[in-house]
Amino acid sequence: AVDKDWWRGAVIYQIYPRSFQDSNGDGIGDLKGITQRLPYVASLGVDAIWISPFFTSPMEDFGYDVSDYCDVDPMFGTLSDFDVLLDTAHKLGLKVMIDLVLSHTSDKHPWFAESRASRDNPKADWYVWADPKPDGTPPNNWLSIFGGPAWQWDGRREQYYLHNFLTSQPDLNFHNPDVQDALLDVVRFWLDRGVDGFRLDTINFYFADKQLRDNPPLPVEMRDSSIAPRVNPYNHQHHIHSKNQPENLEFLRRFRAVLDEYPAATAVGEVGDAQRGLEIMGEYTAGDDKVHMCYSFEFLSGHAPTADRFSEVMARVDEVVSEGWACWAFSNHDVIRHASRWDLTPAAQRALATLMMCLRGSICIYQGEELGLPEADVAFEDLQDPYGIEFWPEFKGRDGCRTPMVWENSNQNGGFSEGRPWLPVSHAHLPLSVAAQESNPAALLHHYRRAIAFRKAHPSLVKGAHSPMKRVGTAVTFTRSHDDETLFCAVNLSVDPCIVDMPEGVWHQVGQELGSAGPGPDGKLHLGPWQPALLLRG
Ligand code: ISL
Ligand code: CA
Repeated sequence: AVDKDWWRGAVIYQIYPRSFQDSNGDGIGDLKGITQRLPYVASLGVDAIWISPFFTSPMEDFGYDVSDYCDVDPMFGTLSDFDVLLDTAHKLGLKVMIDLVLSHTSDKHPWFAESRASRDNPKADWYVWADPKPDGTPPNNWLSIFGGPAWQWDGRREQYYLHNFLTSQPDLNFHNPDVQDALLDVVRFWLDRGVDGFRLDTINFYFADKQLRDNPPLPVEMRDSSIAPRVNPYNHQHHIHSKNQPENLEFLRRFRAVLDEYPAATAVGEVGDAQRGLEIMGEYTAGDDKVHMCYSFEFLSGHAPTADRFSEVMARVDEVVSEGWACWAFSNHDVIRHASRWDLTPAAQRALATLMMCLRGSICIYQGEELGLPEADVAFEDLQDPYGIEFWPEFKGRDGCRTPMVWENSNQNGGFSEGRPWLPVSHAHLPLSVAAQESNPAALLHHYRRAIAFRKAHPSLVKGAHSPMKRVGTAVTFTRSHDDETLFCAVNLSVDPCIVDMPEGVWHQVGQELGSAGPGPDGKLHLGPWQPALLLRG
């Protein structure tokens, strides 16, 4: 029988296809390369892969600008290469999730070409078009995340079009039911091909206010002072009208109805919202009739991963996501790799991996995270990301987390490519290659495997309930329970030791392979630097 709940508590491995494995020496990773490396991915013990976009694209945003949703970009291969990938993954017991960028298309998409041709063609209303103000300026004050106004002038229609991201990423008009239908056909196309689910890019940006009202300024006390002033204008606006509109819930219900026609399809939505990320996650995942899970940016930001931070975030989750399902990530292709962002020692990386595998929710890990890769230093001359090129040097963009995966340390390109990689392989990464870690029992890679295996061996961790997360000194503590299994988890998130009382009742120590502490002679748990204690009731 199919397990239609497989996604609940699953561990999902994110693959950034340009940088995973190049199979033909052009310096760019591709689908055949991914297929070659799937046995490695399966060896981690994960349940699924999520592949960042590989669809036809002019690659201005490296695939997040799609010009044909139903084909593979020649750079990455062909549809039949995808079929082979899918089949190979399934034989290895891996589910495959693909990344749908429905909020906007590329300006090279035929839909946009048609839409911009005139004001009265059949697709005239497929994008968000608006007249200028009488003085010729954009219709409102909305800003693009990648800099400048969110409006681009089009000389032919003599109107502006909306783009929340690059000017080459026009936003689709979700208020138009034909647009929704066309996108749901895309969803069906891939489900019919056999994919197991989707990661939905910028799920909270699908709809913009029909009346195009101005966004108010963000109240000063809500502003993030760590963001450099020049990158700031966007972050000083409160985006209440340009995204997350109430109509989205109705579209997500339509989307879910399509998924439910298939036996075990799932979806995880990406919610980018600095103020209300968790609330939106709660709204979109409650009720089993919208998306299954969402992830927002709580642990993808600069906030240090302290016991305070974890317990605050989890308390908020208990308030606003209790009827939904979260998905957690510490790294992805948009943010500084967490080893560097949080300046972690190897011991700290191990403790955080252990904690992550004990959390209620599903988990995304990003290629290279299991190797402990630090953010790569990419010189301005080598920069590819338009976001980084725009805001250098205050913000260096996203290339430092997108450099190629390192498989071997025996050659310059780390086994990624025989050609010149599209982004240079980081020399600092070579000693951390997969091959180097496979032969070193103390390496982080083995810890990730053990932590994932520990999760899989305990149903309470995969889908169980949890008690509120408590902060005890520098540690967090909580229990997970499912049927008659109850697990107590304590993790010290500091280099200072920390003492935690034993929970009431009879417990025995588990997780020794993860460095778990047991009770000391005084009956208390003495946690060393970054040490967990894992106990099973009974
Ligand atoms: O809106 C945000 C924060 O308030 C952003 O974090 C936003 O959610 C994020 O940049 C969206 O990223 C995704 O869509 C982009 C693409 O460039 C990214 O790679 C992708 O992950 C546009 O498609
Ligand atoms: Ca290639």
